[in-house]
Amino acid sequence: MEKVKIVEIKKSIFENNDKQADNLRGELKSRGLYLLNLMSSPGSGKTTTLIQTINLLKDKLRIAVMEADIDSDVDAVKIKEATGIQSIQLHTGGMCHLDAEMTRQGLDSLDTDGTDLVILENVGNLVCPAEFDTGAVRNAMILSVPEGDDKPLKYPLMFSVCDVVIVNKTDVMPYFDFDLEKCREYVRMRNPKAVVIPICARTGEGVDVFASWLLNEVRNWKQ
Ligand SMILES: Nc1nc2c(ncn2[C@@H]2O[C@H](COP(=O)(O)OP(=O)(O)OP(=O)(O)O)[C@@H](O)[C@H]2O)c(=O)[nH]1
Ligand SMILES: [Mg+2]
Repeated sequence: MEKVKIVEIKKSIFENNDKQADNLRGELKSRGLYLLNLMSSPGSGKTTTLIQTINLLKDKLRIAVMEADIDSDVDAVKIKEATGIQSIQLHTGGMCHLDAEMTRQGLDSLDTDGTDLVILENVGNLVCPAEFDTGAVRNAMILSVPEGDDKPLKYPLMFSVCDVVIVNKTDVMPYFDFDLEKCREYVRMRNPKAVVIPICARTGEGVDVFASWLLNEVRNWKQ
């Protein structure tokens, strides 16, 4: 038997994604359900950060996770085993992103009764996911130290659509030429409103700052 539910997402037939996304956000608002879209390059630490964040919040909020990948169920299984919360795996049929209709298919496969927060871990990619509004209330992204502090200059769209930029793997800062202040400045150039939160998902350092931001967001959304 599969350890987690695996959902094969069908390619979207809708052409107006922005409208589908706005409709989905409207429905989520009326249900009091908050959806966070988490994006990053492959391996920057999305799943590790989610495990730490969920373990800080799971006594305060009812949380579910949708893990989107081209194949495998490793991330959904990791989340379920490390946190005990509801976690499903979405297969994108080779696509490098989810749009609003594909996100809806994922949500329809979850048991969201009484759920406060659903987190979508998008496909690891710094380009395509930024081009499609998933219908999430907010977008967050992770930039990890080994990727370099210049990424906001090279991948402007991703940084401009995100409300939060988590800088992960601060433990390896001494081994890389990563200037946090420069990075903050580059993020500001793309998106002056974005909140930058340095963390080390491996040890959990700084994750409480992101968890507090998220808790506040969910509480405000439900009012
Ligand atoms: N040194 C260090 N390693 C980390 C940290 N966070 C995550 N890692 C490691 O980075 C690797 C990738 O982490 P994941 O959490 O799987 O990254 P991801 O973004 O979910 O990866 P994909 O889903 O494949 O895109 C793993 O080996 C983690 O243990 C950190 O803060 N410091
Ligand atoms: Mg992952």
